[in-house]
Amino acid sequence: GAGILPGFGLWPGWLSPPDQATLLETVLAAIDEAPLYQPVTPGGRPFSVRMTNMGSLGWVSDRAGYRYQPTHPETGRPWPAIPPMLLALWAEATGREDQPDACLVNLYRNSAKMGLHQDRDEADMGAPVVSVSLGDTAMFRIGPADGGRTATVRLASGDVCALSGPARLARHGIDRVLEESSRLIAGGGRINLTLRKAA
Ligand code: MD3
Ligand code: FE
Repeated sequence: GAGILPGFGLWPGWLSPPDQATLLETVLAAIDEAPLYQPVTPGGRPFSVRMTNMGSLGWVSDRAGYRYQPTHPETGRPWPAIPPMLLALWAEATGREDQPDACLVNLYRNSAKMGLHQDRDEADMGAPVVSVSLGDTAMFRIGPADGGRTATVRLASGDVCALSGPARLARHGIDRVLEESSRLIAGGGRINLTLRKAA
C-alpha cells in the first residue's frame, strides 16, 4: 500500500478462498450468539450498516454516544471471543506481541455505506487497527487526518489492511459496495472485521 498514505498497509488476497470460507463460518457462528443489530448515531440516525462484535469489548453507538462495552446492547450478554485465526492474523500483520481486545463486525447489505470518519474511541490511539474484508468488494476512501485529498482503494474478499502511525487517524469511509462481486456470502453483501485494542 505504499504511496496511498504513510502507515497504510494493504495485503490483497491475504486469505485464500478456503480460509475466507472458514473464517466466514466462524463469524456466522458468533453472529448466532451475538445477533447483528442496527445501531443509531448519537443524533438518532440509524446506521445503514448492521453491527456486532467479538472480544472482551465491543464498539457500540446509541443516543448516549460512541463507546466500547463488554456486553451486547440488545441481549445484555458478553460478546463471543475473537477466533484464534484472527488473533494469529493480528500478530502476523502487526508484528506485535499483544492481542486485540475488540473486533467490530460490520455487515453491508442493501446499499449500506459508511460516511467519512476517524476512529478515536480507543484508549491507546498508538495501537494499530487491522481490517479483514469478506464478500462483495467495497470502494474504500481514505485521506489524511487534517483534510486534504482522499484516495479510493478497492477492498475485496480476503484482503487485509493495517492502519498505524499517521494512517491511524486517517479519515476513511465506505462509499459503496459492488453488488454480486463475490459469491462468498449467501444472499450477498460484505462483512468487514476490524481488530483493535480498545482498552
Ligand atoms: C483507517 N470500517 O469500522 S475498514 C470502522 O469497511 C470502519 O467497515 C470500514 O471504518 C469498513 O470504523 C473500513 C478499514 C479501516 C478500519 C479502521 C481504520 C480503515 C481505517 C482506522 C483508522 C484509519
Ligand atoms: Fe473507521
